[in-house]
Amino acid sequence: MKKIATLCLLLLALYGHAQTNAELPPGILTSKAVMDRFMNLRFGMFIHWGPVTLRGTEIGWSRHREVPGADYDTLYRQFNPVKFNADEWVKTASEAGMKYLVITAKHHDGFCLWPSAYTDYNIMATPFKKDVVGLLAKACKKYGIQFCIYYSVLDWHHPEYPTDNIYDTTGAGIRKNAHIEKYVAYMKNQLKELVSNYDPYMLWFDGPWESVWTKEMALDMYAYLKTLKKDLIINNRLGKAFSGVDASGTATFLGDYDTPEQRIGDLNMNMPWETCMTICEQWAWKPNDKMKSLRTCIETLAKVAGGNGNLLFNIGPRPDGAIEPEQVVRLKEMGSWLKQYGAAVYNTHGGPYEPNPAYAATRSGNKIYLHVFEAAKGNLTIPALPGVKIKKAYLLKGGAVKLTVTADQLIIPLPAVLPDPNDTVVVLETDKPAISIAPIKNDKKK
Ligand code: H79
Repeated sequence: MKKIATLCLLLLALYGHAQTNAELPPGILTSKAVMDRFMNLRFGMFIHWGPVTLRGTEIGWSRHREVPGADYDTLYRQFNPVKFNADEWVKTASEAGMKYLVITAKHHDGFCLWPSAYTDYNIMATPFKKDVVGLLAKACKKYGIQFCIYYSVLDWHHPEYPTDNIYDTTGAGIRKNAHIEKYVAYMKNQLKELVSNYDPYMLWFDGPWESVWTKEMALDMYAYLKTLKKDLIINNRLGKAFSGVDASGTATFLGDYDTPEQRIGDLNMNMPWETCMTICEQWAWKPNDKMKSLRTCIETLAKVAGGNGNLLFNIGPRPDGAIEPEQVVRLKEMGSWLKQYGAAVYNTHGGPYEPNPAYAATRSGNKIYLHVFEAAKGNLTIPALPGVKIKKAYLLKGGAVKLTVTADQLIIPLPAVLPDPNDTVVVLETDKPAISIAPIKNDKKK
């Protein structure tokens, strides 16, 4: 299923015409300084949530598939998540060591988690009647977490959006009398409402691939959003070809950063990127969803940082508003690891070594942090750093490491049982800024 989803995204990314930031009016693209600050955050919380949790199926995609449309579209009438507590959610993110948070204000199913003036299909029409987006924005401010909003370009529920049902092959899934221009006006109204009311740090778009949404609309929308807030960060899923880099590693999409989904991005020192990945298997809550082990969670974070990316880690809270307790525990465990090893994650760059099954590397100042996952026979053997002298080697947690340097290898002896079973961090102090070292390719898969 994961492979199918990745393939789908790849095909969707290739669909439509390529477009790049070069087509934007001069001076409006988000600055490198703003993006550098975003990339220093490294770890964020993604939250997929809405009335569909009452059925436990996937948000958006299950409409007209596992859940008949008439049922899906009326679930909001019973949506009453009495255990929702914005402070608890954001505290959980903070305790996990997460520095930003993205909420699905509107997913493909069109339901709005805030009291929008432009549709009644919103949280005020539920028995709950509380502004989920607003309460989260407020709690994020309290905890010093950057607040961000997910907004789907496509909207299979809106009467002016031309697609209702992607699974129907008879033509009945198309709204023949819909007007995309009216829908685009609705989007602009809602996005202005969201930006003015909640002051998001970043907007996470999704679903730009249907042919009714054109590259001209995407360009116009990017420019419009930047008039609302100059430094607003916008991901690359507003434009048509929403992924890719050219041979020099430069972005071939419209937007501020790339968004590999459910996979760890490749090492890239030129283009900002963020992996979005689920802590379980489904984006939205499902009963007994299978959760990743702590080892996988930490290794994923280290490999993402090692590739110079951010990790946007997704949870799907329950229909009653609580986060599954076992997920809260897992997130806290990640936070405890980060309390010890945060220096090797936040405010670092990835590289110079490409992440691989045995280790990943991050760097800052005159330090390279090796994140070790396996040390065969008590040794980690890695390619030498050409032209670099290693002045000191030690475990980040404490304890010297007796490094052997050969012409082409660094041999790092480690205890038979690694001091940290999830990720043991070894620090190499270099005689020059670590960022000056060119990336070292690794033929093994991540
Ligand atoms: O919000 C999450 C997903 O709902 C959304 N992006 C993340 C962040 C997403 N949009 N598109 N995709 C994911 C690609 C999805 C492809 C598939 Fe399928 C969904 C493969 C299997 C289910 C579409 C529906 C193709 C076959 C069935």
